[in-house]
Amino acid sequence: MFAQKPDPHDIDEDALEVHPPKTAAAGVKAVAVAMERGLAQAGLVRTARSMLRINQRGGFDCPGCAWPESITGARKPAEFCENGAKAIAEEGTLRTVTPQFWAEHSIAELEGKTEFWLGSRGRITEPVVIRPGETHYSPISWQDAFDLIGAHINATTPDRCVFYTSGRTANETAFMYQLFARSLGSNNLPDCSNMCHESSGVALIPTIGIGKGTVSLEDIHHAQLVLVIGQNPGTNHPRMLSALADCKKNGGKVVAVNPLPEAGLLNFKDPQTIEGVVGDGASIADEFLQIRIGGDLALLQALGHLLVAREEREPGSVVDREFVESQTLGFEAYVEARRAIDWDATETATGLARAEIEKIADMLVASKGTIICWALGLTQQPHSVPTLKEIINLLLLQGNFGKPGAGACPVRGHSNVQGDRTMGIWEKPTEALSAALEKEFGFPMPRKHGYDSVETQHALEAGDVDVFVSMGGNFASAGSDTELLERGLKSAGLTVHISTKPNRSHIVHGRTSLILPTLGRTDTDDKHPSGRQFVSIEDSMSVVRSSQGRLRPVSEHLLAEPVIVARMAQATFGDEHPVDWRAMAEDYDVIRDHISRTIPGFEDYNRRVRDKSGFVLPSPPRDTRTFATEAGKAMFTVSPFEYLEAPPGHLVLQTLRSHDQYNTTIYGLDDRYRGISKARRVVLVHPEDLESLGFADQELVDVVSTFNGSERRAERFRLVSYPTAKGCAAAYYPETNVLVHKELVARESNTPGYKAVMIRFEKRD
Ligand SMILES: Nc1nc2c(c(=O)[nH]1)N[C@H]1C(S)=C(S)[C@@H](COP(=O)(O)OP(=O)(O)OC[C@H]3O[C@@H](n4cnc5c(=O)[nH]c(N)nc54)[C@H](O)[C@@H]3O)O[C@H]1N2
Ligand SMILES: Nc1nc2c(c(=O)[nH]1)N[C@H]1C(S)=C(S)[C@@H](COP(=O)(O)OP(=O)(O)OC[C@H]3O[C@@H](n4cnc5c(=O)[nH]c(N)nc54)[C@H](O)[C@@H]3O)O[C@H]1N2
Ligand SMILES: [Mo]
Repeated sequence: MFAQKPDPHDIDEDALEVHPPKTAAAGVKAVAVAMERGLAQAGLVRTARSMLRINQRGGFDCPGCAWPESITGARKPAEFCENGAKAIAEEGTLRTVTPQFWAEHSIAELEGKTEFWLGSRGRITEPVVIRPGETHYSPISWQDAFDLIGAHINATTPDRCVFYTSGRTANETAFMYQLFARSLGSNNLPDCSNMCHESSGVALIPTIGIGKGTVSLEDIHHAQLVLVIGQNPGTNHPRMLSALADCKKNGGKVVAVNPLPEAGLLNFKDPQTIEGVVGDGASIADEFLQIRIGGDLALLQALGHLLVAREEREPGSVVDREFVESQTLGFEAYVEARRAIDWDATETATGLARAEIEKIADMLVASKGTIICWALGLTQQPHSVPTLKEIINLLLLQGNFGKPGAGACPVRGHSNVQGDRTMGIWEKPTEALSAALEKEFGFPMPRKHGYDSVETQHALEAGDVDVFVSMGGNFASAGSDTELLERGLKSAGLTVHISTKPNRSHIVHGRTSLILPTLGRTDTDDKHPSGRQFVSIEDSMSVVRSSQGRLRPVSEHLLAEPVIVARMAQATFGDEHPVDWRAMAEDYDVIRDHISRTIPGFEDYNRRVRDKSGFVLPSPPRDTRTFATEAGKAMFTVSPFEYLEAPPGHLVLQTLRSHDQYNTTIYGLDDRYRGISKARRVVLVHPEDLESLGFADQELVDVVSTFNGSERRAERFRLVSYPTAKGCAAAYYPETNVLVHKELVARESNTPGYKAVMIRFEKRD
């Protein structure tokens, strides 16, 4: 795959350009890039119409990231961010993929194309099908497509059907979709969250009793100290930089912990302020710890040790005794475990000097309100769950819950990934959810746990999946062990892709395959007897808000996601079914009424969602300093010391995003802050590692990964000398997913170890 074809519209890896990395993010350049992409894709009127409505009251929720908008303070005229604008340009494009496109390009030809080429073709305009033995997709009517789905599902058993969800799906669709799977009798509801923040939920539920963050945007503004660990906000959550800048204006301090000196963590030029336009911008991180990949558990334990030692020297200086005694369990055992420390091992694991760590401990001691933010640098490691539990220990020690400017902040990815889980997209439903659905709809719900994403991959490979339905997303490129995963997908009886744009999953399709084109977040949703519909989403800080598109859909054949789910269900169950699917598709208020009776926190949903600022879901740790764990208290935990050790001659590889992509959607070829442009098959390596391994800057190599005695190979990558932490490498996803062994996962959460791949290089001629 990703073979180099001499297509002038596809990537020419030999065109690679390398410039020095930038030391500041955003600025006017960001505005210019965003406008240029918007105009190129969508034209002036659509660009203006969409950009002005992003994240505005009565507008639509940005399909970019899950970072929240202010609900109390004044919104800036355009809550502007370069990558949000790119997400909208990508969706609002006027380029189309019509039946003629599918007639002109065979699957064999499309197998040689990159995600960049596929995605840049434009929006899919009509449903298409490919049947066994055929070489091209061809048009099919919507009704025939639904009948085909119903027939395949009814010809097999529920446990051989899988319903994948990507996190752009709105609450209303997500609720219907999980109800569809469960009405059938299956909990096979894997989602992108399994590959993303699953480790966060698995660490938080047993320790603080809720699988979500405990801070609001205003808390960030007023924190005295914010730690940003394993996250690249300048690219992936650009609006977070404004929040961090506000925190600093109020006297707060920021510490960044990252193997890479990411531009946005160092400096930020707010394009909406005059300093941001003409000046050097604000520096963000007061301290930058350039940690080794996987060294965070050791760092957090060392910080715990220093806090505990300080408290013993100066009782009352660190620990919030009243909070710890009344609200937590396990404090004594934690203190006992942290009393001793091996500094040599800590320095090896983290690559940091003891003095650097001591400085951060002093900052924690001095802070009366600390927030710890994290993202994928912490969630995609074998020891992710213990690492995140260690964050909770630190926060508990100082009572950093349920007070302003304090708390835990997992920064989510997809714009509604958190909401999808709240709506029941989960392979392991709680008893409360199953019981509530049974009460509402009057028939039994399945209790047996379904497949998560990795288990789906195993099941596909074992030939245990007959029907694979994908509500958005691009499972073939998002999952690990690409070659095996693609083989698995090709063996499924039917794959159904509900998509906006072409992607690799459409090409490595099941024996029969459908592509069903749908409306995006920016499109108007008009064709309903009760008039124009809106949907709603939940952001990373548990705020639920409505979202309504404003752009005319590029094709009259597109159907809204809730309509597609309803018609799949009708085709599967026939007209005699206890769930009134048609009513839900005709009027989304009906869906929200069901949600209000089944999902806690959504009482009176239809009224509250119409409040332009939306509403905030309850959070016991934040609202009342209480913790709904099994014991009814927040839990300190003790985890063994652990880090990633590369075998001799190997480096630890993390796979990450460039500044010019949205997951598997490649917007362009300019990773501008890191200075990498025009190509993507690169590996960033510290110059001293290059030298000691015997390779030269820009040398062409094969990358070989090793895991439990087996190897994987990614051909033709260029080495780039880069100031990453020593012993560590970085390369873009999804080109490197082929290197991630399917059994390399975070132990408790089963999230792939995308940031923990052991690699070596082999020379190429
Ligand atoms: N523009 C844009 N926005 C996005 C996305 C996108 O692709 N493009 N994707 C969305 C999604 S789904 C998600 S989940 C989020 C992802 O948001 P991020 O988590 O920021 O995504 P990554 O690019 O994977 O970056 C991981 C960061 O962690 C660091 N890191 C890697 N390993 C370690 C480690 O062991 N320790 C520490 N301390 N740091 C480490 C990396 O150097 C990098 O800075 O962004 C969302 N927003
Ligand atoms: N190596 C490596 N792999 C990773 C990661 C990593 O860091 N490293 N990150 C993981 C993470 S955090 C995530 S979240 C997953 C992402 O996995 P997915 O969510 O499966 O992938 P995306 O690339 O976000 O999906 C893009 C596709 O979604 C479709 N789409 C876009 N908008 C809409 C819409 O509104 N409706 C519908 N129905 N379809 C739409 C388009 O057709 C587009 O091609 O990847 C994971 N994979
Ligand atoms: Mo994600």
